[in-house]
Amino acid sequence: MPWANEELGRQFGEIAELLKLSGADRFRVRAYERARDAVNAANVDLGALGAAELADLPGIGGSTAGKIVEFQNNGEIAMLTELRTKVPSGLVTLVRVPGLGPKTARLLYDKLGVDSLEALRAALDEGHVRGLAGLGLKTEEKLRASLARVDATATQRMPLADVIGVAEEFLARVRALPGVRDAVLAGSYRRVRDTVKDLDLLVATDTPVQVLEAVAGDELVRDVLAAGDTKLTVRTLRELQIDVRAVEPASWGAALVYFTGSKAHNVRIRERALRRGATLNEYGLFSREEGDHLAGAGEDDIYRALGLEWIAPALREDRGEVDAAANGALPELVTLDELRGDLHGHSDWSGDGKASIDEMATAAAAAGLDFWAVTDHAEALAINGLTAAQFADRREVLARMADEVGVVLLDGAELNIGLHGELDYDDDVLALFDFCVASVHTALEKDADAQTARIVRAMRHPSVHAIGHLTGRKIGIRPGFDVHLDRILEVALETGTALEVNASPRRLDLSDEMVRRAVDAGVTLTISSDAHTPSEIANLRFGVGTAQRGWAQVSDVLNCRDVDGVREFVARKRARAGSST
Ligand code: DGT
Ligand code: CA
Ligand code: CA
Ligand code: ZN
Repeated sequence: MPWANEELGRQFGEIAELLKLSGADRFRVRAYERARDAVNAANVDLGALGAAELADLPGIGGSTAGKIVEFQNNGEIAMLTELRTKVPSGLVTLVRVPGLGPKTARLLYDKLGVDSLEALRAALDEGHVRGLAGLGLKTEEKLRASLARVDATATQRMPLADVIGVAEEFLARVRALPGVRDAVLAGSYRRVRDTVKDLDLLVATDTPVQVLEAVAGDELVRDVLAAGDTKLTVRTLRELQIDVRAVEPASWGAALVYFTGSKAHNVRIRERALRRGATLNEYGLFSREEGDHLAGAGEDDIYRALGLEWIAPALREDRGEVDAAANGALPELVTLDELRGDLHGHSDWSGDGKASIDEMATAAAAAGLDFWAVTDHAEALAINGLTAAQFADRREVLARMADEVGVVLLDGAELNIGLHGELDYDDDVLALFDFCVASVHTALEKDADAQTARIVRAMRHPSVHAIGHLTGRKIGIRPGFDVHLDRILEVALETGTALEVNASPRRLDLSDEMVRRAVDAGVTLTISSDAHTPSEIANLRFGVGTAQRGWAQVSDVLNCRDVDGVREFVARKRARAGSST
């Protein structure tokens, strides 16, 4: 998605949220939600169109077009700037608590002066909440449970999903500047962490002063926080801080290693250098006695000079990778190129899919994939799931399309795991699908025992081939629910069910640490985009990064097999389930 569209979608969405909090009527809120949806669905760069062209686009009227022009001129819609000053920040904090809507937040704020998570906790403890109009003991219990699940750190670190657009746009602009030989986003972004504190942009150049001056002058930059001859710290429009460093080409590799980190990894390899009579810093690897420059231009030279194999950035967390690299025991990490298909994606057959099967399949083929599973939502998802009859119709369409698209289409579904592990359709209907993902979409507030039990039961079903987004987290929005992961891994192994690494940067679920445990347990993974638009298929790279952070190898990942391998996996599960009942 063009960077401006993504940012506009976010700004219209934020306007709708803030309007809700300020008690605006729902028609007004809905208008901005529609503007958000129209912007997200637009397939042209909204940053580049004039008001008249904008107003011709579907779903965008004159008033929305005017706001887009404001954004083009000032980087922010004026109404948003104003709302931000009017709506108390305490209210914004409150609605981050899962299950606490704008109405209740307003009530708590107005009647009890609750304006922070601590204040909410105190009000609950002192029994003030249950006294409020319409709020009973049950609400109080629910809020207390939700409050315990709020990730207090989520507000300080930015979700990867919120920075990708600006990060990639900024990088592209810097790469295009005269005098820039290379530019890379290092730091936690390169290691594909699911949140970042800031971005660290390295620029290889012989003319640092001119290049940094040009970077500071870019229109994405809001404030220059610090500027020197080789360093620059700026803040961009999304309050995102970027540390920029100009590096001489001879030190490029050393700087890449240093600023990619992590800090713990750096400490580990510097110790290794010291033991070998050398010093490692951001300028290179030097022998301590003669001061000779041993390596520095390339990352792999540095690792080689330290007696190590090159270590992929996603592994650089001091979780055993340095010893493994010294012993030739690094995992054969899964890579994007190794993915042959995508086993979770949506079409416009269910309400939330934004593109036709044909458009999605074409995008999958363009991404180099051999197969694509159309896993539209199943019927228990009341808002947009397909009935069994609709799936039967879709099956005929898929059969007719089989020779026309560039990928093998798998007839799939995303089933809903009910409160007790029940699934949407009868067994004979479920048996017709090529591939089913089953996911929890409801009752996210249940405890680990309940969640584990329902997921385990779903895994025991012969037609459940993978569990989608295991914990339901949405990074920066809500934490995942707890599960007993050991139990889930045990049953996944026993039943031959795969666990998904959902590649949507908002989810990344399994998380890296859960991937590591799954890999250690020998459980098969899928890396799936969960794409609702053609462009979201490209999110697979974030799933690959997360899987790499969990040390996943090609052999661990189901969609690194060819389509026959996937069909075999499905058949084996069906056979196994049949023999055990
Ligand atoms: P974050 O918190 O998401 O920004 O994570 P990083 O890893 O991007 O951390 P950041 O931005 O503070 O620093 C970028 C890299 O610079 C870090 O991964 C390693 C390196 N670095 C920063 N401070 C130190 C330090 O005190 N010692 C060493 N050895 N390396 C450092
Ligand atoms: Ca950073
Ligand atoms: Ca930094
Ligand atoms: Zn999905």
